Amino acid sequence: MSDETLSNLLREERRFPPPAELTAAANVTAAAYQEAADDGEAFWAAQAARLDWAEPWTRVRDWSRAPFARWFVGGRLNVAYNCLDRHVAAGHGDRVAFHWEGEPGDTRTLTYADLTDEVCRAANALLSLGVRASDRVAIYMPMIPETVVAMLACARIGAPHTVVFGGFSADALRGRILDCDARVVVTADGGYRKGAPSALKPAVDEALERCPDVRSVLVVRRTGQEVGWTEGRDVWWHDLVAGQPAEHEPEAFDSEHPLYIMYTSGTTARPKGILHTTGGYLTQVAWSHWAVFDVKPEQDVYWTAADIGWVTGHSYIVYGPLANGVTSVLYEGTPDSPHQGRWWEIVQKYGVTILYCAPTAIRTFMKWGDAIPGRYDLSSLRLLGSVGEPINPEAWMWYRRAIGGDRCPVVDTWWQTETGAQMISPLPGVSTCKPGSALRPLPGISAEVVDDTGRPVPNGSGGYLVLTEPWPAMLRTIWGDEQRYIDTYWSRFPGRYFAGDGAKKDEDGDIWLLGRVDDVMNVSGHRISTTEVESALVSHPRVAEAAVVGAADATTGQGIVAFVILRGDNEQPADTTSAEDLGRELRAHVAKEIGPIARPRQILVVAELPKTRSGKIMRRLLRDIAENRSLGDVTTLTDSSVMDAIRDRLPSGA
Ligand code: 6R9
Repeated sequence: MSDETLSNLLREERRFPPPAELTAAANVTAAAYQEAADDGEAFWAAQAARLDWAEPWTRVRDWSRAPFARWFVGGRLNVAYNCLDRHVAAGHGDRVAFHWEGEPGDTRTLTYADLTDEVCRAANALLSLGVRASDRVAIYMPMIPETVVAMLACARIGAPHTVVFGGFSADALRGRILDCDARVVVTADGGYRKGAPSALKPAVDEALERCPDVRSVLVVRRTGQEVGWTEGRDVWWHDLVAGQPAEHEPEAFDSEHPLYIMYTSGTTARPKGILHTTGGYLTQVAWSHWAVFDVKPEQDVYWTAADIGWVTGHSYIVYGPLANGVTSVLYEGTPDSPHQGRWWEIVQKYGVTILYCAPTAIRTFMKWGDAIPGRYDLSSLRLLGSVGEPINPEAWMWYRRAIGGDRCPVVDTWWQTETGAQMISPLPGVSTCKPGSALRPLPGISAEVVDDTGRPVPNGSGGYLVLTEPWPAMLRTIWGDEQRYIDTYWSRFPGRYFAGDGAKKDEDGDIWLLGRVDDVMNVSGHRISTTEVESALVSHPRVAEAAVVGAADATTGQGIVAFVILRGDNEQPADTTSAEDLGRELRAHVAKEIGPIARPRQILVVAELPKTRSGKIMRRLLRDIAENRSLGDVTTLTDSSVMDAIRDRLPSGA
């Protein structure tokens, strides 16, 4: 990205220092940055020591076969033991691990002791199905406690899991099962979504028509809906698991033993199976959860409002919070079932103190209006987090004010499936936050923004985000494809990890993420990030959410096409004239905020945008629409009807 990149985001001047009470009691102080800078290996060794190791490591990190890293070499540990048994042994068996809230309003409370028993039973059940250490298990589930149980049962016996988001299609599921050669699938009849049971088992049956090696399917009964049944292959969870003993001796695995594979879609090619291993992953996930959310296991009620099928769910619903012995909320459903205040009702009911979610959710709540959260008591909240996309300054401000009562710090955490854990983020007791900036690499992490030739850019300029040192939770490879691992991440800037994101450093050297580099548009030779134009649109009082794409344009190379969702439910423009007026107003607004070069060619008002499981807008599909093409691969879309709805709204001929 060149210096001519427009600098709208860097004009943001609001500042929010950490609240004094938080700083006074913070888990991590400013000294951590210096300690880590002085001796990175000693820093990470100290964090690894927060876990229980069956055998100590002999070496903190081994980078001699770069880019293939090993961390805590020779150490042995069991992840499930660290997430469960050790808390029970320390006398915290009665502490709630999860307040689970089903979408229809049914609830379950699982203490650490309950969860330990369940996981032991499930581990014994998997063993009875012939699963052994290193065998892969696919998990295709709704957001219910058994999903967590299944993951930890796999971890306990050393069988890497691959969780496939329940919203993905049979095709997507089949592709993943085949790629990692899973022989056992854990699923459910269905789950509740948007007020109705939504089936999962039929997609498994369809996927398995062409997965001849899958021998067992373990099925949780959640909704009670009718399911097809293959005798000899399908087993009910309640038949098999309930009858197992609640004792299981955990085996310690090598620090580099595979823990899980998480598939992440690239822009075009087949999904990449990101491999995470045991010791380094758990160390960094546990430490970052403790540092960035400042969790106090005795007091906090922590809630990552995200799907377990996204890496955020793996690291910050399951492994991080449980490794830290924290009480969490787990919610099955959608934010508007049965009403648009559901999340706030949950915060009030359980006294949630820390909330972590995605900008897409925040912008949706903005669209629904302040009155809805205003009806609930949100005073228990003390810290808010954001993840998944650049958070527009206006959405950040709204989150802080309407949800955080102007008192809670907002930590914007940048990381990826590949990084395994948070990498760039404020520390709530230390950092002065800037709306829209993830600020700096966490202690122990080294990042840089570089230009095309790999040279660090000066403050005030933009470029590509790279990570310059290996980190404990880093992916170890792409499953079954070492060459692709090297090519994708380590070849663009040799010796450094290429994240695929554009970023800027402001005058203080703080980092502002600009979205994927493939989301950079080129308009008449000017490189403009979609994030900047989207943020300008969202700063207009009528706009709740915006997605911007560059569509081929005969004169300018690319033209900016913006899809916008308006704030408030009944605010769609009534007729064509008002739609035209609004379009004109928004185009002028962007021109004023950023510059005339960024004025969108076209503004389309829509009701919903196509999103992935993590709430990332699938700009590729919008580009197809903007350029009048038939739609490409939609297997990772959460709701494919959204695309039809957008088409229906388009002015004829668009
Ligand atoms: C955790 C997660 C990774 C991509 C990443 C970037 C975007 C995530 C962000 C952010 C700006 C943040 N991203 N967090 N961009 N600010 N705080 O989202 O993993 O699904 O693999 O996506 O998400 O583009 O490269 P994953």
